[in-house]
Amino acid sequence: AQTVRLEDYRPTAYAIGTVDLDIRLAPKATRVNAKIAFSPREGTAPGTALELAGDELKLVGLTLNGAPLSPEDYEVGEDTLTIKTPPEGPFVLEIVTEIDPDANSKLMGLYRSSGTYCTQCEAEGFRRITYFYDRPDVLAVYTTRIEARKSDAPILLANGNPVEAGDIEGTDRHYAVWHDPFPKPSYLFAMVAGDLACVSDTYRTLLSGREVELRIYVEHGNETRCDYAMDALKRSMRWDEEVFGREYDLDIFMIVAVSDFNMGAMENKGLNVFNDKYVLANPETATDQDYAGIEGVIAHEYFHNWTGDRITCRDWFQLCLKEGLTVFRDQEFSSDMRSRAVKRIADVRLLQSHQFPEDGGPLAHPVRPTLYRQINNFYTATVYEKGAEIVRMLKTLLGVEGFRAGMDLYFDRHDGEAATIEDFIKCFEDANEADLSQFARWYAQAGTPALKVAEHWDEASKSLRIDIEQSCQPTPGQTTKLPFTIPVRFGLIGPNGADMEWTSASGAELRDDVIILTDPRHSITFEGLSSRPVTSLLRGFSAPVRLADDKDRDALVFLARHDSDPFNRWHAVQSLAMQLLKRGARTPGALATDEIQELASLIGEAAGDGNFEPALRAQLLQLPAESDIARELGTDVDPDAIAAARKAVQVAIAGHCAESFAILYEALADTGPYSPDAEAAGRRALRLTVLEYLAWIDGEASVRTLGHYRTANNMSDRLTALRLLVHRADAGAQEALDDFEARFAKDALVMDKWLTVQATAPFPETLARIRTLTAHPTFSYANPNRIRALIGAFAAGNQTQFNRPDGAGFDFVADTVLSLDKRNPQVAARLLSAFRSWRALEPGRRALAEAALRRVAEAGGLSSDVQDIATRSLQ
Ligand code: HT7
Ligand code: ZN
Repeated sequence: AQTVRLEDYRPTAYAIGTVDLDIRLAPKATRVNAKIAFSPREGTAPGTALELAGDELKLVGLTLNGAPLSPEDYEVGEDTLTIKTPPEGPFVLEIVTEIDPDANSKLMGLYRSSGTYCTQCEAEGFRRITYFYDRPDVLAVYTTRIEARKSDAPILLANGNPVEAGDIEGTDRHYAVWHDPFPKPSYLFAMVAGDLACVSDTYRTLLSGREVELRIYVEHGNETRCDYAMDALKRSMRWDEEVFGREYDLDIFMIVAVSDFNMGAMENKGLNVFNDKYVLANPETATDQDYAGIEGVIAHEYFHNWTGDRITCRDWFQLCLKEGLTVFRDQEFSSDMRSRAVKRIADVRLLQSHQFPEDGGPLAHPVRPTLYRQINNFYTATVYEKGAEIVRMLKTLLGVEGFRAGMDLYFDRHDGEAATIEDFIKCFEDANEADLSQFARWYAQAGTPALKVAEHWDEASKSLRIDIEQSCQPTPGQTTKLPFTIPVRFGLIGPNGADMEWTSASGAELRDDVIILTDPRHSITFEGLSSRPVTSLLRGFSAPVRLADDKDRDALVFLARHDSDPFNRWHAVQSLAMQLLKRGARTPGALATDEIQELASLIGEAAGDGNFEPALRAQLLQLPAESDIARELGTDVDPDAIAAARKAVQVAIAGHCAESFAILYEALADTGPYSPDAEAAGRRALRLTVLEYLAWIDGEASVRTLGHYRTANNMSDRLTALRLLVHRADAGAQEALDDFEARFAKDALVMDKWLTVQATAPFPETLARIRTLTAHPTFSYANPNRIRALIGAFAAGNQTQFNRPDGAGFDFVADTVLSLDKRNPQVAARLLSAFRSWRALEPGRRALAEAALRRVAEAGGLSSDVQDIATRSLQ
């Protein structure tokens, strides 16, 4: 594939007014008739060639203004259709293509999932349906007619509002026509046809009182598993009206759940298509995490209606314009629905575990990249999660009202347009009379900035000077960086644990409790303090940076006990644990008992602290993950040493807190009926975290864990107990695995959990087990969820076994990538990105990982997706 560069952006020669699609469905030969109304854009020279994109299409017919085109008037390339000399003025091109949905294993374009026809057009899938200007800046009004055999596909859906439907006389076929009045780019086109069950409801908008029909389509038998998704949808619709003033705009909003889907879900206008994992839930099958995921993804896709659909992206370099902003919006929604503090911790954990390694490795790229070879590889944690952090910082800098004013202006000014990051930033500048040119560097410069902090207390003048130096490591293609604008929310905590006042501050701009860093170095002096405070910096993780403030243990313990900011309390406990774990991983046996005891005491206190909600206590109790420790070590990583150190600390904490944890475990037992709400989920999370500690000291045959499994009345309890039994090779492990399989054998989504538990078991036998499981009836290389559950979970979630010292883990994943690439390049490329931190490994493993990567890179005949990741990973 060719390199695409932001600087080369040019509008198309022609605009499209309307698109009339007539899709006649058949499993192996679907006919698509596309009638497209073109008109030259201003400045287009008469006769300028029209070049459309296509991919794996069979061209069956071509007419221009109703007359067939002769072969010398057009040219069909491998992935283009060129009309050499279109007429002057507007014209209608009618293209007939034939496609094979059954053979579409890439799951891009029009394909069949368990017999249901569905589409996935983002980013470049529409060109697999017809020849088109398949780019986000060409907006058109679509009318879609779908025709199919009634018995195969009684349900026929497309974007917009329904217009007409009926039978085709004398045949077993029927049709439906849908019209979407809102101009949209081709990537938001969708159609679905199949034999689906429908769950419906209504929503009355708050702003103008319009009634909107809501429908969720699922496979027959799954109707009872849609309640939570429907409720989340209604709450999302209300929230967007209340918080952003955004009302839904069509008469109907539909969600279709399919079982074969490359990503989580897709925001097609009025017809969202979802991976069924993010729709289906009931207490027996879904964990609390699944419920939270469903709520978040339903909201995310719904919020795209305004941030993505009504205002879309000019080009794919602007992907963060819709994705970063929409992730921010869904994070805010979940914070309002659940605990804000707990949600913030979860979001930062995700950022640090997924985005920080990306930003620190060979795949680092700016939130708005400037070049790509395969756009599918840029649906990354950087674009999504760091993109959301940038929007969050905007809000921190401008305040609640300034942020809302900027958003309102953005919606007013750009509704119906394909916009850029510059357009977005300009709205905030104009609404706030602010200069955000330095702030905009967050979009352009890759890498995680580091803040080095040193504090100087002057007892005589009772003043505190905080020196803060910012830096950012080089990233591919960017050797030097300019300083960022960094909002640092902070507090100064006095000896009594309360935030202190000061009389004056100098050295940087301060807005309320936020220091705004703009220079490479700032010395900020606070005068008029009554005594030396303990600083609490980066409260709420106010910027996506690494903070090196070298706090000593006493200061961290103090913050863990007293900080009024719950995020920084959590962070203080994590920092204490991380210091210990890093030392333990580097030098086995170097763990000092008094330090572990200190950490254990803190954790024990947090567990029983009734001032905090249980969900927050559960977070405070959790040690950094093995991958977090590896990231913090940065070089010469030995995953076995990390796992051993982490286990030693866990066991020590469990021993220290055994009595209180056992009491807490009993006290938190749920007696009432199951509820997925945040309160109940928080209690379960705390109880399960405590159970995890207790399982270490209960010995090999943990009666408590097995009992927990046997008596579970919901999936959170059942799955955690199963994982604990299997990951400790407990005597009850096989019983639980067999029981789980017997209960859920027919439910592939639930069996994914069973696969993941086994794939992430930290034992040398795991790899052989995974090979065996690839032949299990539940597994299929054709289904992305199955691949992610078994092989993706192994590569991303099993630190010791993927990184086996003999390289067998690397080889297995490399082999899988090579064979999967022929079937589904997008999923294969994502799997390969598990190698992204290979350079941080100790020399033996590093050489083996590099060899596996090279084998992939040099294999020949690769897709552009896998070739791109392999090449960049090695750079
Ligand atoms: N906007 C959606 C992205 C997406 C996607 C991209 C490439 C290939 C398949 C895909 N399925 C969905 C999802 C979202 O962020 O909302
Ligand atoms: Zn999105």
